Amino acid sequence: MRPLVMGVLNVTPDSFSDGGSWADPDAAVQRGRQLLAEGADIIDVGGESTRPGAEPVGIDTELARVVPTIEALVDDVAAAGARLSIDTRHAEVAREALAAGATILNDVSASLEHVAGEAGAGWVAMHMLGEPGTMQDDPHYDDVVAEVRAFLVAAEERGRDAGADEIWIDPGIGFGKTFEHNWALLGALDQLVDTGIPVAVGTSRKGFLGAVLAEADGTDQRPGPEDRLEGSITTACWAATMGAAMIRVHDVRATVAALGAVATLHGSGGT
Ligand code: PMM
Repeated sequence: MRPLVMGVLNVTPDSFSDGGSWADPDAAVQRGRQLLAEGADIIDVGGESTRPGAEPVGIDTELARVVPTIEALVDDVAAAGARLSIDTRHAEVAREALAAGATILNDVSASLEHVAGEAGAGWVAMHMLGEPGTMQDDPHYDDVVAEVRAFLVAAEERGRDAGADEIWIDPGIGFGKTFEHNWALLGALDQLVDTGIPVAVGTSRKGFLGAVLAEADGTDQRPGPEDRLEGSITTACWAATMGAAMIRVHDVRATVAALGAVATLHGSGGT
């Protein structure tokens, strides 16, 4: 079986990866339908960019972006047998989005377990060092894999105590991590899988892929976010092979196809 594919729907003017493309609610709904048609299992709606250096947008703005989008997509998502998640750091936004029809709280702050527990929603607890505004200012770990793992194991326990019974843990690639930290975490993803807690991972279009792709093609020109497909797909397939349960991506069609091939390989007795 392939991992679940979570398709990114950023209703924001300033996300690093697709900023502005779906900021208008009508465009966002069309994009959501497209992600469903391409095979997304989950549509992840976000109304606040968490790119490095991003400024907080304010709760009202975030609510005005995500709630109408979720309401407009609920029926299509149900018809497709898929689910909606809300990508937020704010309890009020999470509550309203879950009331509007989202059933998963994608929590990049790993601090909203009570909201997920009270709503009976799934909870994705992601690791981040610091805040989006400053997280890339020289992040430091003594042992990035051990520290992120310990943080996520503790988060899962908090989630259970808060009544959440569907929990994923996510190493938070790019969130308070250097290039080396990101690759170390991806390389050791099996150590997160070994916890027995379902692992979610998001590498799609992120900056650490740009550097590797530039080296690979010998130009030393870093491709922009929308030209990092090869790295996004390769790392999604790697994560699937390591045992990840959910992959968060922008390019749903290509990822679903690639993960299908990986699942076929695993089923063929090759591993
Ligand atoms: N990355 C982004 C946003 N939300 N949520 C989870 N669980 N994991 C991630 O890696 C993650 C996330 C980065 O921003 P983008 O929406 O512009 O890709």
